[in-house]
Amino acid sequence: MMLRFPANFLWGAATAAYQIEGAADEDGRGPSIWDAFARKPGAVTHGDSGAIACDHYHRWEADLDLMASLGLRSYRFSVAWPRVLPEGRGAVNQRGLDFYKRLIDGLHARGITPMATLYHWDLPQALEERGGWANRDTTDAFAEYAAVVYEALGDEVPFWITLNEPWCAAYLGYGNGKHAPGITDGATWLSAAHHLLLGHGKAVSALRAKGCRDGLGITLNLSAVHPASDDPRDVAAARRCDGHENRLFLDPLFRGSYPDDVVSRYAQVTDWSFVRDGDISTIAAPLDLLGVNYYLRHRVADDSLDSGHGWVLLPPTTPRTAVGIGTEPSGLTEVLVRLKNEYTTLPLYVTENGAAYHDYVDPEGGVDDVERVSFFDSHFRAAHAAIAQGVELRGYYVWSLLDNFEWADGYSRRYGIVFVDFGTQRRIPKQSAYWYQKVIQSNGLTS
Ligand code: IFM
Repeated sequence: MMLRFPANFLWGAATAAYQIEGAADEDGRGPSIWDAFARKPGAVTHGDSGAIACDHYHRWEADLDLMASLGLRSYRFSVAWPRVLPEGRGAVNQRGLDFYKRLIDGLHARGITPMATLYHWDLPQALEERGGWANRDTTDAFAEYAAVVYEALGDEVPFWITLNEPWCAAYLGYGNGKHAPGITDGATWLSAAHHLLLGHGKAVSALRAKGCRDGLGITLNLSAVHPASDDPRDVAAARRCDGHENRLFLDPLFRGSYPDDVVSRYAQVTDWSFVRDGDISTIAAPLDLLGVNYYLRHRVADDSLDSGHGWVLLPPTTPRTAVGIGTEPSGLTEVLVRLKNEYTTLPLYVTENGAAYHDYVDPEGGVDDVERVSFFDSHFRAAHAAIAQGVELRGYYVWSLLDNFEWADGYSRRYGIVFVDFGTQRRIPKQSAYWYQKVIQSNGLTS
């Protein structure tokens, strides 16, 4: 008995430029906010950086062979803005574009469909020095960059994602400062969030003007959010958390306004004057697909200690990954069904889902990541349950193809289905990679 996925379901794996490419100073690449942030003492575990990472910039052909050997139907990668426009705006670095051209040609040669993300957090440092995403000018810079990339590569890439996880770029980057550029400010992150969305909207219109008729979308990290109890204080706290993580992005994109409760909640810190006439209609420009990155199902309680955040996330009750997150596949079904019922009937793609575990090479030379196999098995089933409820889910990209630079956690967290020995750059497919290969071959799971 097989649990089958729809015909032509896009089984893939995802990565991001700064997390795997390395070659930070090569072929004219300019510095990004992550190069600068990684140099700040204490910002990244062990002082790690993406300067070498998986050395994918030099090993891309072998990595593509690996993808082909696993039978991947699609590969989601991101384009590094500072490789293409080292100063963020202005002079185009052809060598940067050529790298992605080679990569995309290599994917096609192996029958793997490319999905390109334009922004996965590596803002050119030159733009950060002018205020980064807190500066409205960055929205125009992003649209210019998007147009340059699409002009060069658009014909060969059927799927374009403008932004990856704008909540992370805004809140972790400009709110709690755990990510680059490391700013901690209760109001700045809201203007960054708005400018990210506005940049997305302007990029959509730039790509449409260049002839992009299909396959264009944005990727949001969306969480399932539950009150810890029926107590109205917990219910209200869960709604605040949902507003902060999910609705702040979904509502302007799909309902044409910021949610009233979110606007009034943050009125204490901002007058929202960065939202100008016409912005919301730019943000709400029609899309062809929505990407969903799913990692979290929260249980939310009222913040009785009044720590200032407005809610408390209770510890998981399910088996935890190496980063302490609970394993909550049902949350994926919830998120996907909620999107269909409350926001959009656009085709959906799980553009990321995965887990870090304490993987190691055993004496036989293999990496027996049984936890990850079980993690993906349960999440694929959860995705299938959403499809059974009428969700038009068209693809699923595991995070990640390779162990890589996990941002502030450096190389201490392994998310790959392929183990990377960073010292030698040897790749060792984990058990989960071989298991995934069979899922792809059979387009389903044994029920
Ligand atoms: O590694 C990240 C990725 O860059 C964005 N989504 C979550 C992943 C795991 O933390």
